[in-house]
Amino acid sequence: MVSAENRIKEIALACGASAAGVAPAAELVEFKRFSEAAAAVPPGLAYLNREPLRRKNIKNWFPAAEAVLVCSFRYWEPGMNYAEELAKTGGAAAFLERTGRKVKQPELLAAPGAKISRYALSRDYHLTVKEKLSAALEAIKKEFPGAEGKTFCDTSPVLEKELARLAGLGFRGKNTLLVSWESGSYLFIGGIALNLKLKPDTPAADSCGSCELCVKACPTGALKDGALDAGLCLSYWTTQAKEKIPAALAAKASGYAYGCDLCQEACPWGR
Ligand code: B12
Repeated sequence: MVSAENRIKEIALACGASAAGVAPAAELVEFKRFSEAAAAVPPGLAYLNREPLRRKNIKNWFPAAEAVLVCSFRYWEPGMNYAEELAKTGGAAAFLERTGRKVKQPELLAAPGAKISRYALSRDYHLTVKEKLSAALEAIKKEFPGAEGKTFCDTSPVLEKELARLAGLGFRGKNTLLVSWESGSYLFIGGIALNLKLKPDTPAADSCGSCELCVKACPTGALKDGALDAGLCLSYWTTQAKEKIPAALAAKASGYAYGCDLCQEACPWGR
């Protein structure tokens, strides 16, 4: 007989997740380091300091939570060709507008050869991931009488990278992202806080070793000691900041005009 946790992971995979795992619904030890790092974020990310108790413990966000189903959704495969995928959009600026993305630095996008990050080359992932998670939650409710849950992807006060690590979906790379052995870091994270008692998976061990390729690849020096200085991150300036990007950072944008993949392109686990 399949255990409840394995059956629930099967449902998540059937609904479109690339991988699924279970994390405990409990206070996060990592929250202390998170709150220290979050206190230093630039103005466009000040919201990260809101609702600290919910970020600290998912039970403060969904009180019935007994376990968290965490899923990853791959959005880039090693064989894919960036130039071809970009060409399919029919033009970066028009595509971003069509898919509801707000361009923060139009002058970068107007430059010849402007690039957009791989995650933005398809429909808004908040919509696609939420649709898959909602379908999974409905299927779980049908199979497990009394089951209740609450889905999250990106916008909820949930520390997704840490929950994904605890669910065994990968390790935290020096680029701060969740890196899976199978697909590297080109994946979205989403999940469902559930009122079901499920056995948690084993957290993944760090696999960066002495590799520092992502740190070296970042043209603005935003990565240091396992943390990101978002005020230097091109992704921050091109997707979140309300102000104009400082000229010194714009000069290092390496063509990226919406998001930035340089620290992921460098990661050997993504190849
Ligand atoms: C805010 C945010 C951003 C910000 C800040 C990024 C960041 N590093 O946190 C900006 C806008 C810059 C950003 C960029 C990107 N993002 Co973003 N982002 C988020 C969001 C909404 C919150 C993350 C957060 O809480 N950050 C705040 C910081 C303080 O948290 P932290 O990284 O966990 O902080 C840790 C480190 O600082 C470390 N630390 C601190 N001090 C020290 C000291 C030592 C010694 C060590 C070892 C560590 C350490 O510990 C802290 C706690 O774990 C999440 C979704 C979510 N709800 O979780 C998506 C999310 C993290 N982003 C995502 C993506 C895809 C990206 C981009 C790749 C998009 C792109 N291509 O442009 C880039 C990647 C940039 C990067 N290298 O991180 C995905 C990541 C998937 C994955 N594989 O991990 C997420 C999970 C969204 C999703 N649902 O899929 N993002």
